[in-house]
Order: sequence, then C-alpha cells, then structure tokens
Amino acid sequence: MSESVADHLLDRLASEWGVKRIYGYPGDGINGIIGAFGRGEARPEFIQVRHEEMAAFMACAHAKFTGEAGVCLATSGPGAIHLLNGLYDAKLDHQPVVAIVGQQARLGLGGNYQQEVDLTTLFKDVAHEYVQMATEAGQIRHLIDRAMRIALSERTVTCVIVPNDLQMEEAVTTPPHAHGTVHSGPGYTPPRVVPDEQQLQRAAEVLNAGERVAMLVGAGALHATDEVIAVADALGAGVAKALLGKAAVPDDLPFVTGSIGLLGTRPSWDMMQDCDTLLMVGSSFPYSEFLPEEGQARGVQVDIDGRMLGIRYPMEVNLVGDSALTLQALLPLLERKSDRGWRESLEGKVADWWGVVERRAQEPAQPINPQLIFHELSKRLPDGAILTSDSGSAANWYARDVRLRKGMHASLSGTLATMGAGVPYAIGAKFAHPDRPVIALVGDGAMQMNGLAELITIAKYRERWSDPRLIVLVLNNRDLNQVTWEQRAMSGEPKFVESQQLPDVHYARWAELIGLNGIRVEDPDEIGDAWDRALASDRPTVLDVVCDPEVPPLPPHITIEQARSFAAAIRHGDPGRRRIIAQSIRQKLPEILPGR
Ligand SMILES: Cc1ncc(C[n+]2csc(CCOP(=O)(O)OP(=O)(O)O)c2C)c(N)n1
Ligand SMILES: [Mg+2]
Repeated sequence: MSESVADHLLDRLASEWGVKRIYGYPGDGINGIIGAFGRGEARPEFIQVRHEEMAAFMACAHAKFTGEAGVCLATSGPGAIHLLNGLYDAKLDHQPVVAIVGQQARLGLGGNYQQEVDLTTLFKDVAHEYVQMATEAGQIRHLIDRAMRIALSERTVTCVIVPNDLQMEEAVTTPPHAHGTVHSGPGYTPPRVVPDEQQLQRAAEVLNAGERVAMLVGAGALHATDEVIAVADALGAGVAKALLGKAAVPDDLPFVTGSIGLLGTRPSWDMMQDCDTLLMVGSSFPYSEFLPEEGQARGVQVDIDGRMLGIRYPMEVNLVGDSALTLQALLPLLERKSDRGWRESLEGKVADWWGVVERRAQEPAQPINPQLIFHELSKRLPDGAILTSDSGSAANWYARDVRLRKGMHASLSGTLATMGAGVPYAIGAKFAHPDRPVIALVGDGAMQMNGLAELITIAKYRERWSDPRLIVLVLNNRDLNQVTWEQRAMSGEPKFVESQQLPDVHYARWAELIGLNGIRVEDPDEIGDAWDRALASDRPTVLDVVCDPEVPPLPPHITIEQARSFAAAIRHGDPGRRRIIAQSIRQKLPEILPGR
C-alpha cells in the first residue's frame, strides 16, 4: 500500500523530529491520522486522554520536564476547541507545543458544514507564530518541519490543521523541483546566546558596586543551578524564586529566601525591600509591588528573550542571553564581596522563616492543617521526585512549605494559572520519566474539574511506568478556597457559599474503584504514615486529605487595604468568621513569637 499523507505526517514527526508520543483524542476529523498510528515502524505512540485540554496540558508538561517539544492531536470542531486552554498554558509559560488538528473535507469548507469551525482564525492568537492549514499533500513536509522548528526556536505553540480527506490521500514526500514549491529539512539545535563583552562588563560594574544584592530567578534559570549558586556566592546575595523557578535552586541552601509574591516568603519580601541591587535571571515575575521600589535598586536582568527584558523593573543593564552561559561569562568579572554582613543577615532571616513555616504547620486545625500535609511530604520527598501543583491553595503551600532538593523537578501552570493542570502535568511527567516518582498536589475543585476523569488515564497506563509511584494529593477542603480567601482579602466579600462550597466526594474510594490505591486521612496524626504508605505503594495512589478551609493562605505581609477588606468580610457575616479569626491569629503568631 502506498504511503498516505497521514503516514507521512507521523513518520516525519517520529523519524525526523524524534517525537516519541502524541497525546490526543480521536474524532472523524482525524480518522486518517489515527489509522496511521498502527501502521509502519517509525510511529509515535498515541496516548489516549479523557479530554483534549488534558492532551495539551500533557504536551506542555512533556516540554517542561524534557525540554523537547510536546505534541497533541485533536479532531476538528469541538476537539480543537477543547485544546485551547492547555495550549494557552503552554504559550504563556513559553513552552514548545505543536497542535495537530483535523478539519472537515476540503470540498465542504465554507459550506457551513457540520463541525466546521474557522480553525485558522481560532488558533490565530494562541499559535500566532505559526498556524497553517494544509490543502495539498506536498505541504505536509514543510508544515511539520516549520511547526516543530518554530515551536522550539520561539518556545511557543504552533498548529497544523489537516482536512480529513487530505489525510487519506497519497503522500507527496518530495515536492516537484519547480517554481512555487518548498523544500524543507528537519532539525533544530538551540544557539549559544551570550551577551557581548562590553555589556557583561557594564553588568559586572553594577553588581560589583552593590552592597546588598538580591537575585530573583525564574523558569529561565532551571538549567543554571550551579551558575546561580556561584554568582550568588560571589555577590554575597540571597536568591528568591518566582513560582516557575522553584526548582532552579534547592531550598536547603541557607541563602535561598524561597518563593516571592503573594505565595511567597517573608525573607524574600524583606530582601527586596532592603536591597540596593537587583539581578533578575530568567523571570517575568509579574507583581511589581514585591520588587524594589523604582529608584531603590540598580538593576541587571538576563533573559533569553529580548522581549521580556525591562518590563517589570527599569533595569540599568538588560542582557539577552542564556542564563547558564551568561552567568558563566559574568562570573570572572565579579569581585567576591568581602563584607558578608548582608548575606549573613539574610541567612538568619531564612533560618527563622523555616522555623515559622514549621510552627505554622503544627498549629491545630479542623481536622487537618493543610500546611502539615506539605510539611510531612517535604521531609519524605524521594530523590529525583517530580512535583506538579494545581492552581488553588495548594500553590501557596507548594511555594512556601515544600523544600526541594537538587535533582528534583517541579512545575505548575505559572502564567495562565489555570485550574486543572496538576493531574495531567503529572501524567506527562510520568510518561517522560517513568522511572521517577511523581507527586501532584491538587485541590478538590481542580479534582472535580479535571483530575477525577484523568485518574482513568493513570489507571489505563500505569503498568508501563517502571517506578509505580504517582501520588495525587487531594486537598479536600470542600471549598474553592483560594478564591474564597481572595474574595475576603481583596474585595471584602464574605464567603458566598453557593459559588464557593463544593460537594464532598470520597476521592480515595473513587481511586479504588478504578484499581488505584486510595488513602483517606481525617486525623493529623496519620498524615506522615499515609505519605509513607503512598510512597511505598506498588501502584498510583490518591491521597485524599480532609483539611481545614479556614487556615488562611497568608501573603508574606498584609497591606492595610487587605486588612480592611478582610475585616469587612468578617463584618458582613462570613459564615466561617469565628474560626477564621482564630486561625488567622494562630497562623500569624508563629511569626510574631519566634521560637514559641
Ligand atoms: C479554569 C479556571 N477556573 C477558575 C479559576 C479561578 N480559581 C483559581 S483557584 C480556584 C479555586 C480552586 O479550588 P480548589 O481546586 O478546590 O483548590 P483550593 O483553593 O480549595 O485548595 C479558582 C476557582 C482558575 N484559575 N482557572
Ligand atoms: Mg478546594
């Protein structure tokens, strides 16, 4: 049988671009492509998800945890539309993801045909760097080559649309050598991007002149751990981490002040308030109120993407460069600060802060303080663990309480901050690294939104993973808690039970029903043991922990406005007011009374 367009498409992805698997969901818009998975030798594996949005999240997770492009596949119309949120997640976090989607037959296009959606327009924003519909078999080769290469070189989302009738046509692997044809080739290797000597010198002058240097690192520094540590040592600096850069430097280093921002730590806040120099590496951390005030500090920024420079703080020196290479080149130009006073004061604050975090975790709650769950996990994290978090209160505790060590990976939906990415990210991580333990930290809202269904995907594929450990922690607080607290602290609104309260679900029993391990915990004394059991299990585990929605995910400092709004929410009759006040005092006390 001669090769079809669909055969050629999959061959090109597998043989020329090294794509090992494609996350997707079938439909008649892609029947030709689905049929081709089973033919030929060089084919990517088809991974069947429960919903196309999850396929896009998994492709994004693949990119985040491997550095390769992730690929997802959906049918025309509804399938394509379902992909969008996951694709935006990838785009906003600068991940290379290629979406391949079906379309109605070319003859029917423009005929208001069933499931006909203007897909080039639909994807024009999320995949604006490259979205193309094939109308000729001879286009497939260059559409695939360009979609892959542009996704990788621009670290973004691209999209190829293939009408269903075209998929079954005979492939044209080599277009005629004639006017008007395109002859593409595969392959991409990232360049070595280093700023020129003069700019490095300018940066070094600013950094050498500073007496109190603060570093802020993000996702762009994930591969530059040693370089960040070496530069921080030379400069006597502390290192704060944006959420996506949590794994960039380990939390067990004494000068790492931890996360920054609403989910951040007190030492990160203090460091930014008091520094005279800011060195930002691979981060577009958005909240300017957590950075120094304009004029307070001299700034140097390093980013691989020139568009991301100088947009959060008016930097004196803006360096376009790879973080690891740039810091390596900068290092010999830096004078080691002989006065270590600033560094020592930061280290003192960091040590005190970990005490606060621990004491906050130990405060009693009804029935379980969510921080205790993360605290107990932190102590037990296996080497090489990969963590994913969902958006919600979990992200607070993930950011503040979890102590990552060297060699661990961790991520979440950082910029889009969408709910529902935690479980599909964990699945993507597990396929990419089947030999490593993966732990997803997810709210009950996110679980009800996406996670419950996607547990079925875990049950379906679990036997292939050599390390059976995939743990989904469900923070069972029967509440859309993060937003409930935002309503209280930002808008002064009491909890609106109708929108915020969630149905109680027995997640552990659900897990057992589909052949996974399920553990439900309702007593704080059982958490450590529950983590031990989950980490020793021979299969994926859902750890359903009933926890207290009235423990406030406090920001590192509270503004007068937030305090006013909070007081208004209580005055306006918040249903949890009595316990909220008690818990807020409990959570604040460990900070005010250190060593209590
Ligand atoms: C798709 C989507 N819808 C809504 C939101 C707004 N939002 C952010 S966190 C959150 C609450 C999450 O609740 P849950 O998963 O139960 O976690 P909790 O905060 O209760 O721990 C909501 C509704 C969002 N970020 N993404
Ligand atoms: Mg919840």
